[in-house]
Amino acid sequence: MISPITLNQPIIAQCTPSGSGAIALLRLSGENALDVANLISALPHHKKLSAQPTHTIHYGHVIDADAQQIDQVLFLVMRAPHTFTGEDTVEITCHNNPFIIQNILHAAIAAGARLAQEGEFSRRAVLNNKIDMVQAEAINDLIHANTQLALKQSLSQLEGSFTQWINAIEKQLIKALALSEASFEFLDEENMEFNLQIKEIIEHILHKSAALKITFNQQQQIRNGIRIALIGSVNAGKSSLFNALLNQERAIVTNIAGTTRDVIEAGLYKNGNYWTLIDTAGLRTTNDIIEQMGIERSREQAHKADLILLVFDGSHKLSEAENTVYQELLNAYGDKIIIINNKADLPQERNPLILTKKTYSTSIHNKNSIFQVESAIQEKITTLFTAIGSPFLLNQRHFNALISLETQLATILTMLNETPRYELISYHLNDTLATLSELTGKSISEAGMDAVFREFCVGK
Ligand SMILES: Nc1nc2c(ncn2[C@@H]2O[C@H](COP(=O)(O)OP(=O)(O)OP(=O)(O)O)[C@@H](O)[C@H]2O)c(=O)[nH]1
Ligand SMILES: [Mg+2]
Repeated sequence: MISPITLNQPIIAQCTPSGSGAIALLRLSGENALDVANLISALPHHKKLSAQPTHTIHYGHVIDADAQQIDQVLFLVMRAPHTFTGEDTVEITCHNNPFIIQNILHAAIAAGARLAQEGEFSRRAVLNNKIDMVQAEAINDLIHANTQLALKQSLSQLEGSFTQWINAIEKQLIKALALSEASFEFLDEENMEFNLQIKEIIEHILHKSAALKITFNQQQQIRNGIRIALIGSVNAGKSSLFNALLNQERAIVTNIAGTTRDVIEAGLYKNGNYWTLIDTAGLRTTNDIIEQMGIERSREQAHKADLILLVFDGSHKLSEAENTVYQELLNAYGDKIIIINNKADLPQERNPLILTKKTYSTSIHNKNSIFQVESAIQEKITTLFTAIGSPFLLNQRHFNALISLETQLATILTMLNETPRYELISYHLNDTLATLSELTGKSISEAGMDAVFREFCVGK
């Protein structure tokens, strides 16, 4: 936790990642940021940064306490309130050298600033009502988004779409509260049926919350990348296809059935999405204990995957046992399966079960067939994820808050019986409103804030 004494002290941090690159950006923010900036800057014609208009850029040098030049830089002066943090801010663009950056930080600290903690710029932005908690979290998501879709959704979050959702629910809860309070003014005989109206509102909110919660798991997947498992009989060519999609010889390929014994994962970027490919042990009945364990893992992977490439060898007649396994997989995971008829370069056997479904014919020796599998995967990803229907990302904190919201509302529903005690209902409705404000951070506790911002990087 940040001590109250240092709460308003100007803070400084490097915002760009450390490492290679020509220039780096340091941000200095706080009530007295311009005083600190004056002490560490030397501008042509003895100009002072504090005397410059807001949102202007100035060429100059950063200097240390002995007026020694540290680096030639650009200073961007931005005055409150029109800054990210809502405080006076000076951004310094310097050369990206770790010694230069260290020296600038030291000079700023000597002049009265301190190093920013994780997420402290965003935290100040929240405290100064520049953004709400949900938007602050969206900034973090934006930085860490692994896929194009996740990026789009955190951007929309930044524009406040989840906040709007919460605000709409809040309005309805306030209406329910108003109805509950109004009931005190009426006599029992007037029978205004306040309980029925409140019940309707609460059921509506529960419905909306449930719909939103369903999207959570799928959203987590988008965020972490899409898991694509290659599943099928031994020798079908799973590892060959895995290598072809990766464009590298990652998994061992031989003509010995049961070559792959354990799960192998490898990631790649494709069309703005992060794919995690998972090669698995071929499914067959075996007495080999290691192979059995591998097959058990294949089944787990099939379950966990967002997409399954169900691979079979088209040049070989599927046995009774193989047919049963493929049918089981199709029954359990039909929606996320793409069927691959591999070894299409060899003379083909008739496999009636599979032939009734849409299959993609591939051959490891034919690059074009691999491209077709890639576009089939892409198409499937699009249909799976556009079905999510939520324009914004939820994180674990939002999800937990939705659960407490639902629990609280369910309790209120049980109170809306024949003889409702409206003073109790009002009390619980107020509690529920408090849960909602926790979400946007309007009433979030200091500890709650700490927990959220600890996840951030220092420059944000
Ligand atoms: N003709 C032909 N042979 C293929 C094709 N794909 C794979 N093979 C061969 O089939 C054999 C088995 O391939 P793998 O990729 O190891 O098969 P797998 O499904 O990973 O097998 P397990 O790991 O044992 O489950 C190898 O000899 C490959 O060269 C293909 O499209 N055409
Ligand atoms: Mg294999």
